[in-house]
Amino acid sequence: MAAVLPLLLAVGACGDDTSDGGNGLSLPDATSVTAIPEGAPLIDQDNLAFIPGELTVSAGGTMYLKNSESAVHTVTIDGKNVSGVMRKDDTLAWTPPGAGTYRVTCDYHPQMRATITVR
Ligand SMILES: [Cu+2]
Repeated sequence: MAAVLPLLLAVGACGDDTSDGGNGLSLPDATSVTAIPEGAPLIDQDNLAFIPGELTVSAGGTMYLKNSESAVHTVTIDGKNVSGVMRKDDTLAWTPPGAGTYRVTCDYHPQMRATITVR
């Protein structure tokens, strides 16, 4: 019995994960912050676009997301909304769980797309 239990727990953890994207990693939610460190990797939301559309981040590093306009947006990564609704000046920190390519979309604006590459 003791030998079976860890296996069941591992399967359970997988089954609970609705955030599983193409990379198979569980995605953490972004956390609200008040400031972005100088020179930190950033994707801004402005003019109904993610700017820049492609960003490369070092594995283990934290990146930042900001909404600079009055339109509301989300940061949805590989199909999981990690931001909630972002209003003007909302700023979030997000740490990718591992190396890979992450697709970023907005729940409200299908034309908004970005790619985060972590390596
Ligand atoms: Cu949007």
